[in-house]
Amino acid sequence: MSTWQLGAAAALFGVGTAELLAAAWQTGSPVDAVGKFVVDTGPMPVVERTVKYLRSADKPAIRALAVGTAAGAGALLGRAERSLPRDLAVTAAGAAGAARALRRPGVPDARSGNQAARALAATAAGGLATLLALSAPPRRAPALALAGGTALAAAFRARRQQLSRHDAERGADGLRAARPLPPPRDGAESWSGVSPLMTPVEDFYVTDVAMRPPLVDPATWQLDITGACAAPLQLSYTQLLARDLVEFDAVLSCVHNRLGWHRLGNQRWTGLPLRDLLDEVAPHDTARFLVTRATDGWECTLPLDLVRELDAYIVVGMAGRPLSAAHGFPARVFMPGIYGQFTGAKWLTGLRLTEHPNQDYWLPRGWPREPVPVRPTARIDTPSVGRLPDSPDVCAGVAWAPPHGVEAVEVRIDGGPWQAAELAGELAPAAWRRWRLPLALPPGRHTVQARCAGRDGQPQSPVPREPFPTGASGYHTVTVTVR
Ligand SMILES: Nc1nc2c(c(=O)[nH]1)N[C@H]1C(S)=C(S)[C@@H](COP(=O)(O)O)O[C@H]1N2
Ligand SMILES: [Mo]
Repeated sequence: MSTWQLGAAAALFGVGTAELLAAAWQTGSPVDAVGKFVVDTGPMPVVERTVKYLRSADKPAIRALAVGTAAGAGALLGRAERSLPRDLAVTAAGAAGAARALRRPGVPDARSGNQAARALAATAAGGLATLLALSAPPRRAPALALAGGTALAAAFRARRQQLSRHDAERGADGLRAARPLPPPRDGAESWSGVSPLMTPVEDFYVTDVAMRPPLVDPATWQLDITGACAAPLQLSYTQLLARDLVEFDAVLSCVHNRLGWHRLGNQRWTGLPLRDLLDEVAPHDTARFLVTRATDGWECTLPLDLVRELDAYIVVGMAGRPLSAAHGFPARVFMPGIYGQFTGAKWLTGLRLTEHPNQDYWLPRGWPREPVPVRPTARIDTPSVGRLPDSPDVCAGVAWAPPHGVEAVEVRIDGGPWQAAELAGELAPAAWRRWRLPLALPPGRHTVQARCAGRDGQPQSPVPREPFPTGASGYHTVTVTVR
């Protein structure tokens, strides 16, 4: 006789075993592989709601779902009458599913010879561990569950350490730009309650469809520029860094950034202007697109006209250091003024010139084919929502309208007249600009709204829109109650 508790515990024990072995052998994670399958195949409304409600807890939640599903299947198995052939069949099916997920594109470290073999061995060991645990006496269930949970925690910890080691090693030497910019200052250094001018890298939002960032080895990494061009080019990491690198200041925003959200950041980037590189490879007259491809196979296409019109870069650094793995080490493509999911691939490995449109990652989910420009937007950093003991004496925030720049920011209280806010200095048109306005709110409930106008004459749209398909719009509105 078995019990559902023993079944669930056995499954947890098996998953923990597989995960711990995979981490120790530095190969692909079976749990993350299943998670990646969920990310890639999740229906559009589910994905949008996950982004909206779970925010940056999305990956841990997907991981928990994968582990929970295994435990649930184990519980069902444990509840039914025991039979070895059935236990074998269900366990083998679970392991085969994980193994299949490991072999899908986009799973780091599990697709080439040796590593694939180790990943499959770890998964098979997990299946075997589940089977053995299933024949344990039911009173062993708590101990098995504890062992499984501990193994999982240890595996995830080992992965996190591997990631920080990778970042520490890659980031050890600074990056030298051929023409460095002066230190970033906008004159608002003494303003309180407002976002820092530069978003610290550790606070800079991370968004991608990878369960964890691929850890790319710069010694073997290579950027291939291929396709419809006269002089295809290959660059090693060292060769790329030896080019004339420039620095530029710009905001990077996710198209999922909602009013008041922090799914964007302002930073100083180091990169190679893409225009120069294109001149070098001499695209054929018929070439119309530049497909940017990541090591995990993720693709995003930029129309060549746009690359020539706007500034676009192969970015290798952020805040004066090489990119962290999460932000795309060793290189990414970034075109300021275009939302993140249309701006280019992190973990760049290929640039392909094509005559025909490409089937990009986001296309099947209904996102537009054309790169979507970032909407001019103002965010109120202070006051923030809630009850305030005293009337706040200032309203302040940031506004962005890349690549042309912020012309003006206005604030209105309780639907009254729009008042012009004071603007801090402009680092670059593509960067964000800090703003503030003195406030004097009488006791009671008030709404504070802000809007921004772009220098190209484009005002911030007052129409409330969801992020899908062209970015959120409307005015950021903060409601405060002054006692
Ligand atoms: N390879 C790859 N590049 C990618 C993505 C991805 O999923 N895979 N996501 C894009 C999206 S949606 C955004 S918003 C930005 C986020 O960059 P960040 O994580 O450095 O902030 O990267 C873009 N580049
Ligand atoms: Mo994004």
